[in-house]
Amino acid sequence: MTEVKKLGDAKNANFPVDDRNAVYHLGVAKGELSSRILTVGDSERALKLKKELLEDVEEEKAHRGFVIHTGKYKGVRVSIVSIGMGTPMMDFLVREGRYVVDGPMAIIRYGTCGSIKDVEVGSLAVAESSILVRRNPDFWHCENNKDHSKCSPYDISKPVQADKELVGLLKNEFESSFKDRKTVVGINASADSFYSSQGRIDPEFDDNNEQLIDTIIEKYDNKVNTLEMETFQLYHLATRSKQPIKAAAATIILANRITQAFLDNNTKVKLEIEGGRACLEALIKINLN
Ligand code: R1P
Repeated sequence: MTEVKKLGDAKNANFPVDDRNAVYHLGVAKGELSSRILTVGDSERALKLKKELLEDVEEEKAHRGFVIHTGKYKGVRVSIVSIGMGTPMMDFLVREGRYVVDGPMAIIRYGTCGSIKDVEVGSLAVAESSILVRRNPDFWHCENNKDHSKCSPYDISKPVQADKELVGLLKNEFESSFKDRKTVVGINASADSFYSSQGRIDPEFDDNNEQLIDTIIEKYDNKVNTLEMETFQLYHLATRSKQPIKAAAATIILANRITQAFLDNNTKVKLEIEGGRACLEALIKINLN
């Protein structure tokens, strides 16, 4: 992995950049990131996608856990960016990416997730919208924390929408690429942790999350398909960006939280590549004019 040139002294505490205007965390300057971005959590997934699917690859950029592979897919310049895990990493990508790209952008996330529906592992999901599930630490200071209507251990947000056109493209690409697998389309929930805020039971901690999955299911009439950790922040920032950002997300259903099934590694790798290809097809088809 190539480290980017060491960043120079940062100017501007409000939005730090160095003397070549490279942003503080992604470590890239204008021109070093495409306006069409495929983002994944795992750096190994990004590397596989670059090797299998990109041509005319430019110098790899890596800084503070972000790895950027830019190259051409079917002649169109795209960047595949691995960000690690969680909403803060997505926040860095969208804000700093926005700063170094001029004009409209498209961002697709391709991740893995758990499902809380009756869907087989190895199915695919496209998120039309996403909610956010946050642990509320004040709950543990509430006087009457038995009554969850007054003081809840987890806050569940309202949904934010993906870009409809990009969701349509992703849905078509996934349905045609995976004829023998199911693609579910619906609501995603991004959680602020892998464990407690996704309802995983950990006997070592006081998490008060035994009811959480049922609460999520009931609040949205059994329409939440998937649980992961980044999509909400992508959709939220894309819809609040002053310049256009078209955003959508797809995931491999790796785990079923109801049946406890977990997908085998070989199938996962196959789905990473084929799903990555489907995402890139959608990414180059979306109109950014
Ligand atoms: C947790 O294992 C991680 O996997 C999922 C979650 O959102 C979280 O980032 O996505 P990725 O496979 O893209 O990392």
